[in-house]
Amino acid sequence: MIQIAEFLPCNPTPLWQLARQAGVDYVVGELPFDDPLNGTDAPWDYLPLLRMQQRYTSGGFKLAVIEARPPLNNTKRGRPGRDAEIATVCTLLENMGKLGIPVWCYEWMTDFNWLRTDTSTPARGGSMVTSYNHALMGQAPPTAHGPISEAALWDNLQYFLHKVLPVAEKAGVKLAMHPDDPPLSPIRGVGRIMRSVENVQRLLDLAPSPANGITLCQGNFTLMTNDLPRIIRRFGQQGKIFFVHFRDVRGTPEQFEETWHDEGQTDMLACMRAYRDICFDGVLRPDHVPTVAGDSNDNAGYSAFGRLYAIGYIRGLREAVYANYSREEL
Ligand SMILES: [Mn+2]
Repeated sequence: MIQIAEFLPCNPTPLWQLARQAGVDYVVGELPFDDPLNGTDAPWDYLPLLRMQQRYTSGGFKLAVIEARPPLNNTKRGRPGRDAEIATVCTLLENMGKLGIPVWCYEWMTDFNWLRTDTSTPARGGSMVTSYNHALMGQAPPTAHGPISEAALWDNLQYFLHKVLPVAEKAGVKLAMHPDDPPLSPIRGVGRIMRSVENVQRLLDLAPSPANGITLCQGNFTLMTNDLPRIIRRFGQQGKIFFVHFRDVRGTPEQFEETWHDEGQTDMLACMRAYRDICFDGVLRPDHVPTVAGDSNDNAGYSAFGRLYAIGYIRGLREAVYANYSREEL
């Protein structure tokens, strides 16, 4: 059965308590970059990861996913230094395996990660969401590293997977590729390949392995299709959905805004039914939420009170869809 998780910093904050109080049992973790005891260890080494896992456990959570990456830009660009970067990923995967952390969420966005042109777009009742308008990007300069083609990104991804997947398989850890956000290419001269259903299928076909799969981030996938539940079934029937980001948007890849979970363009109830029907048994997290009255927009998309609403909404959907399950199982 699907389980609900929250993305929480790797040291305790009041948000940890809010998540527990809202009924969240699983955590999506970061990497322990700021552990004062790291010494000469890196955040992907065994002891820093162990201590992070222990902190989450003490907070009442089971660590289900790590959604943070060692530096990988040389790897994505195919530059010297990539083999050292890939070695850090292998170390991370081996240690996750030892600690029983089953999923690593990564992505193939080069130079910059998720991108918005506005982080305070007015939404329901004066709340704020993030938005993207490609028309505003016409004057945006290329990135410092210069253009890179989609063909090069595919080649470099194949090189990476060839090295990493055998290690992941041996460790018992699954790689869950997050789509590009927004799903457009190029942006600022940088090609973006994880931007269509066909390309995501190409990723899966590129390296057949039980460890090669995806993060079904609904906010991106719903911009690639007009029938997201069908896409969930398509990838789910292949056994390739390892992790879910449950959120919604309104618009097109070129111009969209994020929305409250209950007012976007996607049939969220039908999506939840699709996860049930494919027997998805991993975790889902709310992903981005609106910033609501009384909360800070400093970390747009991740405000605390907005998350509470999202968790409640998701728990309600889950209870409706998994009606044959007992409350204890939920
Ligand atoms: Mn996402």
